[in-house]
Amino acid sequence: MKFSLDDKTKQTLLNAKSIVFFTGAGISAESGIPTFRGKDGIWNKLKPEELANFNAFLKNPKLVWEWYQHRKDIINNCQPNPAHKTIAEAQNSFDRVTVITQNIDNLHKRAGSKTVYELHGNIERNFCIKCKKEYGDDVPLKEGLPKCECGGLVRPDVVWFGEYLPQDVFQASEKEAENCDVFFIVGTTGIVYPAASIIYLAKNSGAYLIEINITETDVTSSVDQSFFGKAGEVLPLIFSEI
Ligand code: BJW
Ligand code: ZN
Repeated sequence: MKFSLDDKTKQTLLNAKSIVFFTGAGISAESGIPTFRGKDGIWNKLKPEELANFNAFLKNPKLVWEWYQHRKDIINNCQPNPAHKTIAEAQNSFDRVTVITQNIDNLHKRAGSKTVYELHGNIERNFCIKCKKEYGDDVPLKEGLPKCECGGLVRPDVVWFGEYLPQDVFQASEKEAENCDVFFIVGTTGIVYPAASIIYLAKNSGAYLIEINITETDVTSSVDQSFFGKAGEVLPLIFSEI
């Protein structure tokens, strides 16, 4: 792949103290985890509104659980790719490195990133919709469904449409976006809110925005620098130059 870092981007990165990586499903695509939208997206086959919302879960918990179990199986057999690893390694070169991810796959932490804000939850956690008791993967099954000891249905600890993002995580993410020097946007459409609002907060706070995606997105016209290519190829190339 032909690649070069322009002087402005290079100097900005060399002078940067605090860096944020805002990531989406595309960063895990090269690990073998299907994205949501686009050509190979899981949502070409399954409608999001039928699965990723609370009413759908109440109506058909078995179907929603099948979907999450299927994704869990995929994730458990995947490894962090060079993009996750490059981000984790950046911790050795900058004063402050923060990952703000919309992904629920845990791959940033598995790659070694220490400060990871998970805006949409984590597939490894579950909780009871009745008493809020938290569970890991050890949820007892009753009639084929994960049920709490109180009898309530247990659901994945992820954020579905129409649900609030975890406020402490969101606020901490906003603070990092406001105070960083460089803000990377990696493998996301940038269409899902309020997560995407963090991109514009970083921009309005003066951060230098760098996007990495295989295609143009809603965000492209707002960034300082775009790299069109796979995250697992582009990120290592960028950081090998600085
Ligand atoms: C590569 C690559 C490679 C591929 N290298 N790149 C109208 C306007 C504004 C907002 C709304 C609205 N109508 C409704 C809303 C609100 C709604 C929303 O944003 N909807 C929009 C879609 C229109 N938001 C919500 O409901 C949120 N909550 C909320 O607003 O609360 C307030 C409220 C409360 C009560 C009542 C009413 C309001 C919650 C949003 C939760 C989103 N949840 C999901 C599921 C999480 C759990 C799970 O995983 O199962 O989060 S949806 C899904 O989308 C998931 C993702 O994190 C999120 C973003 O997806 P992402 O990362 O962009 O992935 P893709 O697949 O779409 O794109 C992949 C990208 O990678 C592409 O760009 C590729 O090109 C690229 N790529 N391979 C680099 N190798
Ligand atoms: Zn319970």
